[in-house]
Amino acid sequence: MKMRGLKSGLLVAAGLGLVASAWGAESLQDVMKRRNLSQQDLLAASKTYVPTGKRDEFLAFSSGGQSGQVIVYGIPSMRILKYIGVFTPEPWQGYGFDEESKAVLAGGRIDGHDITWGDTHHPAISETDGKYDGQFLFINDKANPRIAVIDLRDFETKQIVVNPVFKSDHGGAFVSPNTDYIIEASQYAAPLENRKFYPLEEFNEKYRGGVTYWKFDRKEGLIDTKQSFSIELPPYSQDLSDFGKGPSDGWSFTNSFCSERYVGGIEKGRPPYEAGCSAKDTDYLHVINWKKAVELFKQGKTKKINGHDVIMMDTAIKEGILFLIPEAKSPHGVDVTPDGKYIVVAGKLDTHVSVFSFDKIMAAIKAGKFESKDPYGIPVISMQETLHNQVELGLGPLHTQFDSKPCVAYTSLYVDSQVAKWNFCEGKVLDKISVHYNIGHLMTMEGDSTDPKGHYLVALNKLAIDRFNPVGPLHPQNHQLIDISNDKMTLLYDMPIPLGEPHYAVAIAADKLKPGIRYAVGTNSRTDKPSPYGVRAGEEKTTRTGNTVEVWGTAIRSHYTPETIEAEVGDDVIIHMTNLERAEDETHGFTVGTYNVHMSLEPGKTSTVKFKADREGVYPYYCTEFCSALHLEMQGYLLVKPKGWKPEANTTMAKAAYTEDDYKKQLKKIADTQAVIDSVVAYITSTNYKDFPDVVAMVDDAFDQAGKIPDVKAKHEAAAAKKDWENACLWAEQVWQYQVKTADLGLRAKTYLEQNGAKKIK
Ligand code: RUQ
Ligand code: CUA
Repeated sequence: MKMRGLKSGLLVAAGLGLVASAWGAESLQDVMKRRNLSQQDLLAASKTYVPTGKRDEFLAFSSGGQSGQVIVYGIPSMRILKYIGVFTPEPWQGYGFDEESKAVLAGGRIDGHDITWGDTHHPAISETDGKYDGQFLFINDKANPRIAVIDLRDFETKQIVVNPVFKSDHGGAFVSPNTDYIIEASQYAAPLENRKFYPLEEFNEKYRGGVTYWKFDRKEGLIDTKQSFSIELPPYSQDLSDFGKGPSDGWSFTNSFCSERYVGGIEKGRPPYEAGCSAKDTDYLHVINWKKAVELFKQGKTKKINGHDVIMMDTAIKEGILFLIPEAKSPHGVDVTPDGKYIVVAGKLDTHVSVFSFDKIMAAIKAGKFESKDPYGIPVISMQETLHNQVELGLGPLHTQFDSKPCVAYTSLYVDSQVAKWNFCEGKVLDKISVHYNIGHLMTMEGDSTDPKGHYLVALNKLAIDRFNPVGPLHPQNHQLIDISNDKMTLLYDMPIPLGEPHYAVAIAADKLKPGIRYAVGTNSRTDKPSPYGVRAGEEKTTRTGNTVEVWGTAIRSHYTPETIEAEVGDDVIIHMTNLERAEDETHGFTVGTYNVHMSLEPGKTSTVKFKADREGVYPYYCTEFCSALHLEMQGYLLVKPKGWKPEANTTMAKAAYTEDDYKKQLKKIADTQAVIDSVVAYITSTNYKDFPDVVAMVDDAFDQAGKIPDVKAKHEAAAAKKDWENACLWAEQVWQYQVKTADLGLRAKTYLEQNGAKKIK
């Protein structure tokens, strides 16, 4: 019995040993077996896996749906890189919690009200000659008709403009081939006047749709609202839009649904919207000569509505810039082909996509050949005469994107939960793949530009159902990555999106983006101008004017200047902070507890927080980014005193006891650290480090830190001479703090040089 027990014990031990060593060196086959992976899975993994330290080929900018944000992720890894605060406050970036970003959000106020969310739908990357140039990103808010401008040099939102005449939008943002205009089409018709009621009985007469052409000033990086205008359109629920390109440059296309102009009334026993809005067989594609519209606007052929220039429908008709073409009912996407020759319209309730020929449209317009007029007198061009072809793809076609291969397009099939690959020149289906589930938009790489890049397609699915671990009744969205480099499409990856329903996304070759890593010291990042509140080291100050305490402070590893801010109850407190760092990724945060303020101070940035110190008390402020070994010590106190408070006489600061021995230990520590610094400096200066701007920045920062040492050294030596061991120890400690920061930067610079092939020069 005893024997057996011992023997089986040994066997178990041996067995465990075997398993353990197998774990130590698992083969690919072992892993496949253990995780139940197929060859197919492995292939997909190897196409999407981005090894540590490597980067993605493409960057996707996805609408964040109801979050009002933009989501940035890499393709093919599908790793999320950033959420950009756009229409909604975003605390990490201080967006909506510092004054500079509050000013951006304030641009999106409507009727004097803050709107702290957005229903983002369509992001657009700026283009030059119809190709993505990677400079700016635009996105619309459907619920509160607005457009935002994001600068891709720092991925920050710079501007929000409110549509002056619409009450909702959908067909934006899309850019003209040189980004001189951004289109925004309304969605649900309403009176163009603001704060004006008309009964639904007057829908046909008083309710209107429209398109706005926002003028973009590339030099300023801002929309110029004064140079922007709209065109009044019938109340047809204008939907998606696209600009022409190449031969069709100068024209824009906007489709519509519910051209029945039905207004529902289920509560009054009337058939609901969905019945009345899909009764007819066709809706209208709006064809607009926007270049000519710009001229009309410049000639003043507009009417001011809410202070905004609107080209009225009669003018548009008379001047011959507005036409309609019937399109299969309840269409959704309208997408111009990369060559600019065709316009692809997908009809949700039709199994076909319709490919319209721009040449044929122009021929009809030139010949003045119209089949009828709509109730508002807009000329209607024949559908049959302008169609290039109609292709049966499947149920619920929505949106189309293009391949790098000529004539190849991809269309989402919402009802079928599929993507169809097809040839729009010849009108034939090439391949189909199932997605999970109910795809809305789809996106190929630079797939709505004149120069699509192929490789990958992302299906933006509306439902995830069973694809991910359950997290309650509200499911994440599912973006699926599909390989389109071969004849047959293959599904590679499911990516949960946990931040709202992204309608559309755009993806750009990563090497076209050149974001900065630091600002010039003292920059207001939201205006890209020097902040009047930026200060350099040594210029920090705190002032009191009346009831306002104003601080011009700085942040650098690992302290703020100042470390105490004193106010009285009822004071207005304004704190400006400048991050003096130059090193990459050395961001500091700043918050004052319970005052609902926060800033993110990337290297060089100046931000401001403002609040009323309305409660007596002691409020710690601290750095919210783990920036250095002494990050937790990056702190201070806002002291809010009762009005007229005076300190009692003879109070001294709390202190600890220090001895000469403590001071000697400090000196030893300083000497040891100096040896490390010296060796690092010797290494760096022996290389061509000046060829590496990132290293030069780190070296500059390091010298900044080291440069503070002599001053502080004099202080500890003077204190030691007076046998004031407390001050001697604390100032010596401060010398060591500067040394640590110097060494930290130096070591980072050294690692960088080693990893980036620096050469020995001495
Ligand atoms: S939407 S799923 Cu573009 Cu707003 Cu089509
Ligand atoms: Cu600065 Cu943490």
